[in-house]
Amino acid sequence: MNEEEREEGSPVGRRVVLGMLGLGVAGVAVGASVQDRVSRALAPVGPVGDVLPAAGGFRYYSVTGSVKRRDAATHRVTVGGLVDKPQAFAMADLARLPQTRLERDFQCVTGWRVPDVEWVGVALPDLLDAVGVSPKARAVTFTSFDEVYTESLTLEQARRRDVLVATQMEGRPVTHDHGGPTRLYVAPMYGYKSLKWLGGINLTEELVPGYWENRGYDVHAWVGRSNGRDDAPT
Ligand SMILES: Nc1nc2c(c(=O)[nH]1)N[C@H]1C(S)=C(S)[C@@H](COP(=O)(O)O)O[C@H]1N2
Ligand SMILES: [Mo]
Repeated sequence: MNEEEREEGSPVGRRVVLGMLGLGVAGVAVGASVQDRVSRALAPVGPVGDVLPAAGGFRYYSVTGSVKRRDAATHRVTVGGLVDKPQAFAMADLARLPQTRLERDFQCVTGWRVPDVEWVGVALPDLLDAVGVSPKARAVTFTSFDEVYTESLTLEQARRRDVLVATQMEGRPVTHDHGGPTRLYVAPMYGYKSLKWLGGINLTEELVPGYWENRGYDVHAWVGRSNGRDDAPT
């Protein structure tokens, strides 16, 4: 895991979730060690825009205990729903589409941030053009092969060129821990939109809120302008 810190089951920070539920920490059966780790992880959080001083880097997040690895050779991303030509994209198919490179900060809603992360992949609008979006479609749902996590975007958001089906991170294939072989990367939004272990993309009429959105987080997760952070000091 190297510099990464495992925080299984604490995807956006337990304290934030507890706060939202109005529960005290004592009211939840959480092992002391887990609690300590989370507190430490959250301790350096400053106003939005601060860079974490800690050895930093990504924290590993998964709402499920362990996720079955997918071999890049057999992995497919299926695109279906309200499209003209549903298709299961192999890595080689994705590689044949135009490649987009982005270098952006990665920011979790709890406050940790990794500056200047390089991503390469297929911009979602290019993938959508490849299958042809039906005029009825208004939103996009993303499913993870962890079989639990989901995310969604409006069609307008999904057509942004800074939203990727990422296949590379920091110059290498996206690792399993970071959601490889394919992960969603939504540059302008908080990390929870960037669904890991992307297996399915579905065009829908209505927007279906994702995993954390069903637990109180904003569907439109613009960095600095959502989740009660609109008035955050700069
Ligand atoms: N499938 C899945 N995707 C996920 C999550 C998750 O728990 N499961 N956590 C999200 C959150 S809250 C963040 S901040 C980032 C963390 O990415 P990392 O684990 O690569 O650091 O992944 C996002 N995507
Ligand atoms: Mo997060």
